[in-house]
Amino acid sequence: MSQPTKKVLVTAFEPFGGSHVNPSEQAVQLLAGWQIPERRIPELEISVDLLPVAGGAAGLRLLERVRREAPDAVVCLGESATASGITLERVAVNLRDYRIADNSGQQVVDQPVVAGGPTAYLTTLPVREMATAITALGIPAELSLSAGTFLCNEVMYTVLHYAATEQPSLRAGFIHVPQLPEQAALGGRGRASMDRLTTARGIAAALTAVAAELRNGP
Ligand code: PCA
Repeated sequence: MSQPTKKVLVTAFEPFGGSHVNPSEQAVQLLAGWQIPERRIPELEISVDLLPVAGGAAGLRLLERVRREAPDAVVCLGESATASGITLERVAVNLRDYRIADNSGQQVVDQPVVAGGPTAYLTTLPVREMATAITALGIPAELSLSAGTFLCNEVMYTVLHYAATEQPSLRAGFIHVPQLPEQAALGGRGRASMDRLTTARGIAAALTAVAAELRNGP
């Protein structure tokens, strides 16, 4: 008997901080284009979106899409210059404290994501199983306790707050991906990197674990 289809929304970010590329955008393009075998998860309908690196606007766009599509899970992706593997975020904090200006030129300091909201939310994605699925392909993955205080944390907190207050069945979380080799090459010695195909395969493997959770979930 075939499984009922579940919907997953996967988002990436546009380039930021003076870079012309964002590895999350490239990974999502590969996922959307069916170029990788690991993406063939029959019971999962995957849709993708690209978010602006702009405070407030990124979360608004994401929630508008979530309200319209009513996915079962949201997996947001972004770039981290310090990630050495695919990094599954466990915690989103209610803090915006940008270390650089966003793409609209604003640099927010010491502000909450949601005024009066809880201090933090834990991811509702099965991050341990996702990490296991990624490493089973021979691709490095790790769990992380902080998505930072820039746009990646902001959208993670925003979607988890939406889920907590409006759609408790929604699973959501964030994955940081390493820079592309061409970005790391500019960053100097000791910078980790991952090519876009490897990153996309790792994300597809992570989505397999999300699909299993949705299948077996409450
Ligand atoms: N990474 C940034 C924002 C956009 C992105 O891809 C972050 O880690 O917050």
